[in-house]
Amino acid sequence: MRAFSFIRAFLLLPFFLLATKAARQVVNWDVGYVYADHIGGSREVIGVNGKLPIPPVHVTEGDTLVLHVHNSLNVSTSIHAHGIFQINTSYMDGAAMVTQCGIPPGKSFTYEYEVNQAGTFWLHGHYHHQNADGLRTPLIVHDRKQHPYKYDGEYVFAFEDWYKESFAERLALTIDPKKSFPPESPAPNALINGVDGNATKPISFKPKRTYRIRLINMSAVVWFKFALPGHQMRVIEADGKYSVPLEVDGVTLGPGQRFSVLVTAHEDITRNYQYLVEIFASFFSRIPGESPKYHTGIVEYNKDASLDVVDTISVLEAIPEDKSFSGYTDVELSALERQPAFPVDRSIDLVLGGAFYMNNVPGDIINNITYAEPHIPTLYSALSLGSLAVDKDLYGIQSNTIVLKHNESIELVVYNPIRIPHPMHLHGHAFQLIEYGPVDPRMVLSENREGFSNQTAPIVRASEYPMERDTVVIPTMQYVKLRFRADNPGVWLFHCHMDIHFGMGMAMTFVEAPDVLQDTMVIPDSMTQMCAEQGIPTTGNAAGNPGTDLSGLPPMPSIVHF
Ligand SMILES: *[C@@H]1O[C@H](CO)[C@@H](O)[C@H](O)[C@H]1NC(C)=O
Ligand SMILES: *[C@@H]1O[C@H](CO)[C@@H](O)[C@H](O)[C@H]1NC(C)=O
Ligand SMILES: *[C@@H]1O[C@H](CO)[C@@H](O)[C@H](O)[C@H]1NC(C)=O
Ligand SMILES: *[C@@H]1O[C@H](CO)[C@@H](O)[C@H](O)[C@H]1NC(C)=O
Ligand SMILES: *[C@@H]1O[C@H](CO)[C@@H](O)[C@H](O)[C@H]1NC(C)=O
Ligand SMILES: *[C@@H]1O[C@H](CO)[C@@H](O)[C@H](O)[C@H]1NC(C)=O
Ligand SMILES: *[C@@H]1O[C@H](CO)[C@@H](O)[C@H](O)[C@H]1NC(C)=O
Ligand SMILES: [Cu+2]
Repeated sequence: MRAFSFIRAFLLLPFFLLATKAARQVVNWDVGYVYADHIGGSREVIGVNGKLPIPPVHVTEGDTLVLHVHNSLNVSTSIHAHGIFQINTSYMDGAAMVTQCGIPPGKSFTYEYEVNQAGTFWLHGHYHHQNADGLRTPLIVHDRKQHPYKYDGEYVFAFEDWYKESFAERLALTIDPKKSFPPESPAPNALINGVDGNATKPISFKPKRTYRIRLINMSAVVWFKFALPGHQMRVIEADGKYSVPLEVDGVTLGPGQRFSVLVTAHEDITRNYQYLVEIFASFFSRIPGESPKYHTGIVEYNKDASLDVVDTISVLEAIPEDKSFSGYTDVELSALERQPAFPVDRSIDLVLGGAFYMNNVPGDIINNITYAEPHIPTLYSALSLGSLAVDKDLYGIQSNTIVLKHNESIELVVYNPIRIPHPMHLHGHAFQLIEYGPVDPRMVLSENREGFSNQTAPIVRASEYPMERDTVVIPTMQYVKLRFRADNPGVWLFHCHMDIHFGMGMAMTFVEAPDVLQDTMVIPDSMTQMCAEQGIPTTGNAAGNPGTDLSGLPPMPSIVHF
């Protein structure tokens, strides 16, 4: 790990020439176990080509990404491009048992798809949360067309959380019925571009140049704040969508989220500055020196200049957490693309929750259902069930499926009447952020009321041209209204991006326009082959049976609310 950190450190690219011709960008990944050594614990994690961090992948809008994956793990794997819409290629979305069978140990598979969006994305494992064990890296898609904002160089800050236990160990601790719930979790350490938070290299600024700083939250659990004291930051992108510039003192990112900010360097080169990073989560107890954690790095104008040292804690603590937990930064942003709020053809209420099931094991639910994988990838059911594909029950109760009609304009009203904010991520789409508001106190179950006064959160509505994102934090005791057009036939997961919650079942499936899929989509033989090698069926309902016979699927566990 140490040997490679300097390569990844900070990536300063020269001013990006706009490419003219779409290209095939070939990336070879041998996914395997590597040993990583960081403050807070050393352990075996998942890397690529014998290394961690994994080098970021750069492509240009319109390019075809060809990602050859060889699986050197002893379990299956799959790779999801977070935020990439996969128009007409839902089967390349990488969500195991949703759009594909996992790539078996010792085997290879090639992901190949056009990337028709520009912005800041990331690639990560989507088989049993391998994401949280290291299998994650930025995917930067440069503009092919004229860039709406001019800048001279760019830096990437990819934030990760680092634990001494593997994801499986942390999940087991969380759901252990013998332990109190929620468990006392130690706050993780932060990695920035794959190195310990305080070990980052200086970034260099040239006078009066403008830099784009891409911030990516690749963490499994925690939030990040970023500030550059002495400089004005303007947010111009969130989750791969450009915004009208918004001046901010700092930004807060929930898991899975991305922002780009523009910063213009001063003319004066007699001082250097600090950049500041805080890693925190509202649900960790505050322990001085332990949680939250603060990190600093240097913005270098001149290596001989003196450093303008600020009071790290007071600067970072002045950036309201509220801005992220209530998403006001998102809702204050106005999309650069002048698309007014979509009309609503169909409004769907989704209530996030926690429950106990099966011998007091805690789980997470959406509308009272805890997600469990079907016996065949849901996309393959949608393609093979003929006219029965509109019946949500045939995808299995625990895939928690909603079938959408082609081009329907959907509003999701996502309620979070529990004590933890949840970053919800939709595959295949970005959604407009329409409104935040308080949940009805009657929705809050008694155990969750403790420590909360009745909700006083204001109702906050989007600007005329709402910002679109693919990941939104649903603040605690609030709801968020989201809208999107079901114009991307495919099967798309909607799940909490805190990997522990996803692992506990906070996920559901949208089957979008199965009729169109059946007319247009052909699954590559190499994909059905992978299923066959593992004895996984590729036709039929969630149980792998033809028609309506669901025998063989386990019953939905009975749940008790808490
Ligand atoms: C798979 O490999 C990991 C990492 O080396 C090891 O901890 C685990 O025990 C192995 N599992 C099996 C089933 O071999
Ligand atoms: C997707 O497929 C449809 C019809 O099959 C086609 O009209 C459309 O141009 C395709 N879109 C992209 C982005 O490939
Ligand atoms: C990053 O995202 C995770 C969830 O995906 C969230 O729990 C975490 O708080 C976020 N971290 C930062 C620093 O925003
Ligand atoms: C990182 O540096 C900051 C500021 O110098 C310091 O307060 C903090 O304790 C350091 N963090 C770690 C984990 O060493
Ligand atoms: C979930 O279950 C509870 C308790 O049985 C019930 O009151 C509530 O209406 C259900 N919610 C949904 C969205 O079905
Ligand atoms: C959905 O919209 C697309 C593109 O505008 C159009 O080609 C298609 O016919 C529409 N389908 C339906 C069912 O409205
Ligand atoms: C909160 O609201 C509930 C339901 O409206 C009410 O029963 C309760 O007394 C209120 N609690 C406080 C502290 O105001
Ligand atoms: Cu969650």
